[in-house]
Amino acid sequence: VAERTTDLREAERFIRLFHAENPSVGGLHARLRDIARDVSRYGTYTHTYEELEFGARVAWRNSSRCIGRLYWRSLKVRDRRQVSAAEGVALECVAHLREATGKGKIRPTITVMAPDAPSLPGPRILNDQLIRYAGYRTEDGVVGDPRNVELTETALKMGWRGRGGRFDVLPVVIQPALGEPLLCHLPGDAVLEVPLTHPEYAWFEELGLRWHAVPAISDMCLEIGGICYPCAPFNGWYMGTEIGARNLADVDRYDQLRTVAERLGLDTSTERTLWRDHALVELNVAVLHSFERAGVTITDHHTEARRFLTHLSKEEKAGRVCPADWSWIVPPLSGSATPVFHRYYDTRVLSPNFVHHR
Ligand code: HEM
Ligand code: NRG
Repeated sequence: VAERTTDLREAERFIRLFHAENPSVGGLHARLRDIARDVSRYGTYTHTYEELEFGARVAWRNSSRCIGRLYWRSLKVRDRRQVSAAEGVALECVAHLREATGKGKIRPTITVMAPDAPSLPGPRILNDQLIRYAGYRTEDGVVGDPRNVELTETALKMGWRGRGGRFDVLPVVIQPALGEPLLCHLPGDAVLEVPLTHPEYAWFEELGLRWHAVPAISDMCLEIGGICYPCAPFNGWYMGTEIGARNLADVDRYDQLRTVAERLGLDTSTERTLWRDHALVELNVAVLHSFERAGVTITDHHTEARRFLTHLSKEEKAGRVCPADWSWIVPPLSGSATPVFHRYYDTRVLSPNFVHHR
């Protein structure tokens, strides 16, 4: 946030953590002294690359809603802190997607752009993810993703010409600290998509469903040692249920359960046939099958739940607290058939972290 100086105590807490977990770095006291001087002179300080890389990885490690944290050490950190103009942010978003997509072998990646400074805030991305499908309000309801209706209207007002389809990739709307917002059209080769098919039902393809390969959250601030990086898009890969049990299934998203159930020939006249549940499973089978066939990294909720418990015991052995939010960790399909359902978690909030400021 502009006009706010960095909290020196938070800076010290982070620097002590960095040195405690990286004892070979050395020079803790000199670094603390330099930071105290910079904060008093300039109201803020600058992370070294090593501090930034560690801070971003630990922000992932501390993300209590994330089930995918076992690989937190493997996060690739693209240091682009010199980038604050909208054009630069646009180029970096495209480069991030190309590098992270890796022809389907997805690499967990974060691109860190200019931080908020006391004199000048950092740039911001208005889209909640780099890749989002348009939602157009029409007389017969929304065409596309109802979640993105507002963003779609913003883009249209700024001159974007949507084609009115169900899966039109929106431009990225970038708000620089100074000056006008910019629309960034993502080139086709930066957006890998997977058309959905089912291993047994040939008709499934006719539903015309698809999803993008890379989930890249772009509206959360990366907070490290009292410094806020508002423009730091990050990605891992999908867990199938995010697409099959939420994006395509939720009534206020693509709402596909009744369509799938009808094509399956299920009796939808009464809830007692559990047609919704049956359709959910087939939709999720199709998501996992299609991504795998396309050579795109994806995980299933049973495997990921087990991995998460492995992660918890590793963290415990390392003497660390691993906070987790039950309501986000338990998958939206077959929750009780996964081991993460049957226990409680520590709910502390640790730093560094990713936070929603919007
Ligand atoms: C949330 C899986 C990588 C940070 C989630 C959720 C899932 C998930 C299933 C819940 C999403 C929802 O219910 O909408 C994974 C998997 C990854 C991965 C399978 C594969 C590598 C990452 C990475 C980061 C990250 C690389 C950051 C560096 C987060 C955060 C949330 C989250 C901050 C909460 C988002 C919010 O509050 O809206 N993750 N994740 N994850 N993940 Fe991960
Ligand atoms: N549910 C959202 C994505 C949220 C984050 N999920 C991840 N993150 N897998 C959706 O688009 O369905 N990640 O960084 O991999």
